[in-house]
Amino acid sequence: MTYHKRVLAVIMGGGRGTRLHPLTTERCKPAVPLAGKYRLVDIPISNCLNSEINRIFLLTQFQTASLHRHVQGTYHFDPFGGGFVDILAAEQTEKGADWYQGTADAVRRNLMHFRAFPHDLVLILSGDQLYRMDYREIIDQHVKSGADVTLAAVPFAVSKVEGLGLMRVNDALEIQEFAEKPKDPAIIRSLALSPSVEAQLKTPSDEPRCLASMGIYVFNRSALAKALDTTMADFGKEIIPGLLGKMKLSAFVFEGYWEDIGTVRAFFEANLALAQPLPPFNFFDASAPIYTQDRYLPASKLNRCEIDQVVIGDGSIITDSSLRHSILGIRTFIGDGTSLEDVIVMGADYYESPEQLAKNEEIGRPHLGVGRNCRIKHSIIDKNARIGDNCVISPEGKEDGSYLDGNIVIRDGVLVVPKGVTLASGTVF
Ligand code: ADQ
Ligand code: ADP
Repeated sequence: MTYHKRVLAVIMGGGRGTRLHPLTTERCKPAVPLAGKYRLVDIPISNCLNSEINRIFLLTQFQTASLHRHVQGTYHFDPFGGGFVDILAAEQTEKGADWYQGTADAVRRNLMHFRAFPHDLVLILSGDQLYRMDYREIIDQHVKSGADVTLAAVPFAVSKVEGLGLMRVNDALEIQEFAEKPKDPAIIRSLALSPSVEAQLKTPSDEPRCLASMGIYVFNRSALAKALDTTMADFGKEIIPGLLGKMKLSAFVFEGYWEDIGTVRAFFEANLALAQPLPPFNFFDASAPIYTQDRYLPASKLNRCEIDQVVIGDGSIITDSSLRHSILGIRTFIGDGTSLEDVIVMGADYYESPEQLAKNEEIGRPHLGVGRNCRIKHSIIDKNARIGDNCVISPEGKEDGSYLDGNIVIRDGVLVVPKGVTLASGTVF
């Protein structure tokens, strides 16, 4: 099978992204930095490229310059291979500045762009998940089974399926029933795997399990056109349940690590998990690398530090600090005597010149990065933030909300210092 020529990939780059605010206040979801040096969108794009799929559309609500720069600066294709990553933003569609109404609406409004490229299959992917998958496996199963649509699905214990689409399958993995994010425990239990399907799985479980949709779909080209020939806005809520009984829907079971990182809490935890001794997601797997922009930054420099379970991005300088269970992004500066615990510092987009540093001193503005003698816990410091000396910040004992004129936001119990914010020396929060 020639995947390059037969498959188009469509990455859903995010709706309004409100669950990731304030990380998505100024940038679109695909551009959110991940794991010190990547961006969210690098995950599905790398999975595609490692699966011989090189024609990729990225649907997003607004086209920030940063996403463009990142995609353009990272994904170069040889002119004979026909590969591309094309960003299709909502504002560019015929309906003017309208937002896409939902995932299906976003795909429908871009069908005309897909038609221009020969293909038999469309692979629809989410842009906010951390996992490594060889899409050739789901495609092969899809073709072999003769399904019109195949949904990737993860077996999850019934206590962990909140907020996910659930399906009931027969022994041949054909979908018999689909419920989008059911809340009623009786419905969830009724969708639990039968003993014969359970017996087909590689990993054992003490608790009954359901098959949860990963929001990843393989559609036959004609099935997609037919499915979208309606006014339905969403795949999970409407399209998939509406196709039951009309088309052949199958499940592809995925038993690897998979994390949806669409909320601040999930984003925080999935990132910090990478700092564990043996992380659940392996960025070191050379057989299926995750690609990102090559920035030609110098290797990081550390002076007299105490460090445990920390991931450090290139081009950073850290002095006399104590760092625990944290992720530091590219170009991070940390001053003497500072301690960080459970912190994601996204780093900076640029270095300050000697003139800028002198100017900072003159006007009493902190330099980019984290100053001296700070204590920071359980926080995300977005890019280009300036945290002065002697700052103590932690979300402990505080409610979710916006504080200090929006310079500190607590979301899902995680403290966030938004992009470009300055916290004056001596800030205690
Ligand atoms: P959700 O992720 O909650 O559930 P949805 O909000 O439709 O569903 O988002 C799916 C993906 O599309 C996400 O990556 C999202 O960012 C993106 N997206 C949403 N609206 C978009 C828009 N208007 N334009 C572009 N992109 C958009 C889905 C399924 C569930 C399944 C979970 C697994 O509906 O059945 O269990 O994914 O995460
Ligand atoms: P984000 O990660 O928030 O999406 P962007 O990608 O929009 O950020 O910004 C990154 C780019 O902006 C970098 O290429 C960097 O060169 C440039 N940049 C941003 N601010 C400055 C600045 N003050 N001085 C120099 N370059 C800057």
